[in-house]
Amino acid sequence: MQGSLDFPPNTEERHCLADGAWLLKGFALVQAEDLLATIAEISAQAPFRHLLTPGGQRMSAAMSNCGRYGWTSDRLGYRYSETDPLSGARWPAMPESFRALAVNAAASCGYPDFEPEACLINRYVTGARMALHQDRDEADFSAPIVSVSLGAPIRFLFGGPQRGNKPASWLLEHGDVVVWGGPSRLFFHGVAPLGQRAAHPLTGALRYNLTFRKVG
Ligand code: MD3
Ligand code: FE
Repeated sequence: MQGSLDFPPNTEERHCLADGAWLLKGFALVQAEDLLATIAEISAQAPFRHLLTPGGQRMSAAMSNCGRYGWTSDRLGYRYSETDPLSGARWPAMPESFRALAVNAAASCGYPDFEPEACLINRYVTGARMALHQDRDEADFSAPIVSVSLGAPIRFLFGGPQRGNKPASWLLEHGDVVVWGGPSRLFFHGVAPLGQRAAHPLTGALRYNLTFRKVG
């Protein structure tokens, strides 16, 4: 029956999280299995690894990248690199399916010219978290960041322009997409530890997050 097809995805559930930031519930749901299969291919080329912060702490989320640039970190600092420090090779190309998803999500939130150059892939196991931080290693803060959540649900913590702003908490579930632009682009954010019972049929106790960024 034509009217009951779940494509295009139903994005009527759209929440404004802050000025310029939109949560699109289930926007990536129809392609979630494809995205997970493609993550497996990418991570066969550029394996997930636990980066060190400049302070020497091992990050609890494991990371990989695809696209022209990848985000990386070590004792020398945070930066984008055109090559994977583990192999010296270029990062795997950004799949067209990834790029189209990010561009479509950004356009639907009023960012028609988004050109993602990097896709950071985070993988969380039970207890993994990400402390409050700003994303400011990119040269151009006028471009939004698009994030895609896959697998186990997690509590996303969304603060404000200052570290001390008390963060609001939002649940990010399998298939959710968030577009962060405008003033929210530089807001502090993080995720609470992945819960002991958090799981999804496609990933078990794992959660993946894709973040699409314009670097230059
Ligand atoms: C708000 N990742 O990779 S995604 C990150 O769930 C990161 O893996 C988290 O923060 C994760 O840097 C959160 C949501 C997110 C991503 C980028 C943002 C929120 C943002 C940039 C600016 C403001
Ligand atoms: Fe971030």
